[in-house]
Amino acid sequence: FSGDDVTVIFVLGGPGAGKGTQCANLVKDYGFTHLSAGDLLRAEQDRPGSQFGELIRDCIRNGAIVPMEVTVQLLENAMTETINRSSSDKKPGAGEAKKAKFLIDGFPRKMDQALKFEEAVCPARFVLFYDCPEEEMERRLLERGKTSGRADDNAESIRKRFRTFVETSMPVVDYYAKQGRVVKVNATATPDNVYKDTQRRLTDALG
Ligand code: UP5
Ligand code: MG
Repeated sequence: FSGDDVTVIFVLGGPGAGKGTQCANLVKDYGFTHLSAGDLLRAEQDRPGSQFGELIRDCIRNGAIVPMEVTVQLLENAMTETINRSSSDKKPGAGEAKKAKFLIDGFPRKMDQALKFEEAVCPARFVLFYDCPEEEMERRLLERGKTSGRADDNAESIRKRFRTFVETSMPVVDYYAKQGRVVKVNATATPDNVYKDTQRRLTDALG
C-alpha cells in the first residue's frame, strides 16, 4: 500500500490504557477500520490448524511480543481484506471508493516491527498515544479480569506486560516523538472525557 491509498494511524499506550475503547468510538464517528493486533493474534491462536497457536498463547500469557513476521502478516491480510471488500461493495458508477483509514491498535510494540511495517506495508501518518499511570491501568485490568476471560488479565501477567511496555514499547513511542509524529492524549479521565480530548487532538493533527 502507499500513503496515497490508505491512511494508517498507530494507536499505542500501556496495557489497559484504553486503546480499544477509544478506537471503538473513532470507528463509530469517523469511519476508521479498527485493527487490534492483539485481537488478530488471539483469533489466529484459536484458528484450527494454525501453526502459531502455541507460540501466541505462550507469548500472550507472559506479556512477551510475538515474532513480528506473524503479526505483520496478520495485519497486512486484514488490511487487504478490508480494501477488497470495500471495492467489491462499490456500485458501478459510484465513483472512486473512499480512501481506507486504519487504526492499528497495539502495534508496533517493538522498534523492529515499526521499521518493518513502514517499509513493507505502509507508512503511518502518526502515533496516537494514550498516556496512563500504571496503577490506574492495573486497576482497570484487574477489574476487567473478573469477566474478560483474557489469559493475561491476572496480576502476574499484568506485571510482565507492564515491564515489556516500559522496556520495549516505550522506545517506539520515543522514536516517533523525536520525529514529531506523536499525538499524546492523557488517558486517566473518564472514557467520555478521554474521547473528547482525542477528538480535539485528532482534528488538529489531521488538519
Ligand atoms: N477502560 C478503558 N478506558 C477507561 C477509562 N478512561 N476509565 C476507566 N476505565 C476505562 O480498556 C481496558 C479496560 O479499562 C476495559 O475494561 C475498559 O472498559 C476500561 P481497553 O480499551 O481494553 O484498553 P487497551 O489499551 O485496549 O487494553 P489491552 O488490555 O487490550 O492492552 P494490551 O496492549 O495489553 O493488549 P493487546 O491486546 O494489544 O495485546 C495483548 C498481547 O498480545 C501483548 O501483551 C503481546 O503478548 C501480544 N501482542 C504482540 O505480541 N504483538 C502485537 O503487535 C500486539 C500484541
Ligand atoms: Mg486492546
